[in-house]
Amino acid sequence: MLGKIVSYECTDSGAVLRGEDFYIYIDFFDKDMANIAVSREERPALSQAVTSYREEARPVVQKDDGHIDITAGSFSLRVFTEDGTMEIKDDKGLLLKGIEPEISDDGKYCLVDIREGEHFYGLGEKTGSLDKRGGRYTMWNTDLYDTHTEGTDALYESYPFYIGFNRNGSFGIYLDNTYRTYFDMGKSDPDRVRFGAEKGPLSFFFIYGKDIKDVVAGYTRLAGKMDMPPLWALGYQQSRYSYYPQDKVIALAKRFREEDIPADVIYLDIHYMDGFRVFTFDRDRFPDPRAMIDELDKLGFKVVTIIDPGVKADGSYSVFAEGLKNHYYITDENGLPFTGKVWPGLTCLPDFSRQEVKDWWGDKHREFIDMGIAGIWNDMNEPAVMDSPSRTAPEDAVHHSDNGPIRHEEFHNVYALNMAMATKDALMKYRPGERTFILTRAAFSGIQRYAAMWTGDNRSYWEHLRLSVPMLLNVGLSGEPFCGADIGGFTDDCTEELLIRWMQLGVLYPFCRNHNGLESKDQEPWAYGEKTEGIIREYIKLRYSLLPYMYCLFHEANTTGMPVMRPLIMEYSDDENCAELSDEFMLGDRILAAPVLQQGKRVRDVYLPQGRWIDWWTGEEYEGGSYYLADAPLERMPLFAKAGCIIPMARPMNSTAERMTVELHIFPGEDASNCVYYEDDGHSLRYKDGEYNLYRIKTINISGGADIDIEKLHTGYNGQKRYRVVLKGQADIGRVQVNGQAVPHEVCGEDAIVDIEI
Ligand code: MIG
Repeated sequence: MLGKIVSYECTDSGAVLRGEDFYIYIDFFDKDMANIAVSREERPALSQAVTSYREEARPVVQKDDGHIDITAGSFSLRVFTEDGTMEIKDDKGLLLKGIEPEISDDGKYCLVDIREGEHFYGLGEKTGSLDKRGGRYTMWNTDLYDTHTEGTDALYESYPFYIGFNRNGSFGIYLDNTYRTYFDMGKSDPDRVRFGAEKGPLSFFFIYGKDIKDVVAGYTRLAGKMDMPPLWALGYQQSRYSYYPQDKVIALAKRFREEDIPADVIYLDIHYMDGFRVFTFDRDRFPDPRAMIDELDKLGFKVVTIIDPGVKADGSYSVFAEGLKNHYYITDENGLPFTGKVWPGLTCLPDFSRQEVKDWWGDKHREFIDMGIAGIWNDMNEPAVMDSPSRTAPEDAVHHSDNGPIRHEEFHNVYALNMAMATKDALMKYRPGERTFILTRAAFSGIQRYAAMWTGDNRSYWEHLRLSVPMLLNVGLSGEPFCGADIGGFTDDCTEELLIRWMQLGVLYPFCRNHNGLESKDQEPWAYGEKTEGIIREYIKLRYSLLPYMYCLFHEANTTGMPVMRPLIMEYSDDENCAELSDEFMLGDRILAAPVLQQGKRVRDVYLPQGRWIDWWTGEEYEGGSYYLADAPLERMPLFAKAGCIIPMARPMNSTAERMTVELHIFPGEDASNCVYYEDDGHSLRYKDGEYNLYRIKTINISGGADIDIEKLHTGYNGQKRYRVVLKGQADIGRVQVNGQAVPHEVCGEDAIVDIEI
């Protein structure tokens, strides 16, 4: 227990409660969200995960016998003056009781009563299943050298944010502390969550939400949303540790075209560098990188290069020498540069806690950007150090931050976040007006504003195929929609069947990249002969045909913070059967995927939530609210479209460098089909100035006919004018009307087709 509250003071956005030897700072950021900070001193500062977002909430503060109530609209926070414990009410009554903050010698933490039938989601990149109840999780960015299993805790990224969900309502808690923090989700005490840290502030946000979507919307108002990605970054990407020399990279690109496999990006891993020195090219392996990039560009490929933070400690290497001269590196307690072993041998680590260092680092990208390198891949940015017992910089290493010196233990979790900030600034500066693409391994909450993430060194194991689903779902719920796992697995050897199943799933990852380890067997799409290649080709083509839909989902992520890949419970919050499903997911709100995650399986049990569902491959209809056994021969991943939906799809293309031609596919249903369609130029920042189109498309099926209504919510982009509309399975339709006008239709197989102009 904290102790007695002795007095309080109202502020514009909340109140400051004074206890005998502590303060509780309560600050509403909007009517759904309050920061609660408990401290013996002044109010702790907010971390970089928190944006400048704020909306006037003007909470009302009322003191009554034994408690103080602070109400801003959607919820009311009650603090008991006897002991400083709290509870929260919404308009339905008590939502959450037993919120008990504590600051004592053994750390700072908060206990939160677990509600009946509660499920926990979020917590970012964690192993295990979707629902985090019963586990204990540590937030400490970690390059796990050995492999991870179900029991592994800390991985590369830290998102100290979770969602509590049950039938009575949802909420989110974001702990704004960059030190090592923990979340005990009812493991030590089945009745309570305990989150906290040994060090750093006990400052958390309570985010109210009617449902999970509402909580994610609130959280991403606070921690920010991703910008629109360049369209090419949604294409298929090929990587390996490492593709070189130059000729082989070109040959790889040509092979994709010869094999008729769409692809957009090739990655250059560390062997492109001269002795692993960042910002250099090995000129024997890559005699003319610019010419290579130009040639790849003609083939419709972009190049992304890896950039690690460790700068080789080599006096004759100019980047190192500059950094040394200007004191740009993390130091030890005595102010001497900290050195640690990474790929290049002994290295120093840039101190991204200082703007001057970030600017310097950013500028180092200039030559690469000028050369035409399209995106930057940040690895080893936990930061990983091989010869240190903690496998990172020591906790007492010093960052000379803009606010004075701080210990590494405070900056560790935001090291990669700041590196991504520096990189994004550089990309914006040297390629003005263009969207950026950064891929990162380590991260902290808020990373979505700067980078896409991938889940680091998985292995070519069926377990890792399986665990990628709940892991990515929870990353998405933690505010980072642009996420993926290495398709095929990084270390160890993939097998034919595993590659097929992983490609089938992977083409639906928001970030879709096949990446492979140094000594692992090849796993490019053609690695296992024609039959397998044929299956993989079909699925990569599926990805490309879904790009317009995905792009709309990214627009949603950009405007509302919603993840692209979603757990079923997010869309069907009344359906308890969905609450713990870790092996199915939704792509947006309209497509349900049930990937095959086990070797040798040729059927797959699928739960379909309420409503009607249309088998993607056969067109057969299913009634939801039941389990089915779906056929899943090797060449098929069970996939369903929601009956009564519109999915914008693209005609076949080799890469996004070709013009995307969009068709509207309508899957009929009893209710009206709705879709909000978004389009823009796919590469520039002009969408921020209104250069985009947003259409609401609605279809109603009435006895033997279909009425399509198109409402222009926003027009500002000179985009596609003619659209083919495919009325799936409706060959026998009588008539079609668009905005009240009859239009002629044709029959094409099972479908009816009309061409319309928008
Ligand atoms: O493991 O740069 O996770 O994707 O290929 C060595 C080489 C360091 C780790 C990354 C992996 C990358 C590899 N890197």
